[in-house]
Amino acid sequence: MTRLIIFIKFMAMRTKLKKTIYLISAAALLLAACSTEPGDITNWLYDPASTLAEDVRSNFWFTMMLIMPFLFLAEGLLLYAIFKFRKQPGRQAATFDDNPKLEIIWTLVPAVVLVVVAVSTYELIGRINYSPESDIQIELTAQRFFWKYHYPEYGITIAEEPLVVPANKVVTLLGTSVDVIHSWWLPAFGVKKDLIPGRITEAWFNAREGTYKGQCAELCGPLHAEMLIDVKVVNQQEFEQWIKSRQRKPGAENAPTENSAGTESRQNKQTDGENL
Ligand SMILES: [Cu+2]
Repeated sequence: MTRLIIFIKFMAMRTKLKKTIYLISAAALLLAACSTEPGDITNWLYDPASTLAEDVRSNFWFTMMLIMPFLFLAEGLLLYAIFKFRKQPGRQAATFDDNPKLEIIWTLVPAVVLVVVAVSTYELIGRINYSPESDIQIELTAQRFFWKYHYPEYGITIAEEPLVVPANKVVTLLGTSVDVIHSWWLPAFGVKKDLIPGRITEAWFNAREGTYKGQCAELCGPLHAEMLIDVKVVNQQEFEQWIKSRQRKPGAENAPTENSAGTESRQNKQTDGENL
């Protein structure tokens, strides 16, 4: 009997707990939705920050505009048929089995639309993959679990700190990895590029001023979720000042170190960076 009471009490507590958990989750979701601001990872669709991201967004809406009428038409016809032709006492079923004209139309029209979507998307993929003439080149090296940026023109190397680039300039990233595959993902720029050991991949963007966030998008190990990306896009003057301040620092070439293993791997990486 006591066991039963304990069980009932436990169940009652659980129901209460469930309710509380639901409430807390709902509040957290609401808060998360409210706290989205420019520069957040989730905002690529409504607030693109680079010309490329704008193109990606336009292509998305262009595709939506072409395909949504088919969704509404098909679902509308389905609902119409369900109610109009539903089984009723005494109703005779229709006996026709095909309509070639209609079938040709509903095959050809979507096919043409698919070709249009494919052409516009392939064209966009081409623009994503091949950068226009770049104003500044940055060598990007990924390593578990941080990013290293090398500015060959200025002889500056930084790691575990925000990437600083000038606004409205074509920035080309030449990226590689020293261990496993990582992916440099910055939604606001429309950039998501895999960094592969032994290979150099290229990405580019032309962004407006602001602070942006991204993160590694390829599961790369236990601290993958902490492989965050920060990018500061500043005006030309601020950028030059930043370059000067960096060049003055004697230790600028050396990335921060936490332990000897890190230092060693970073030294290897340094050589790798030089080979880019
Ligand atoms: Cu990673």
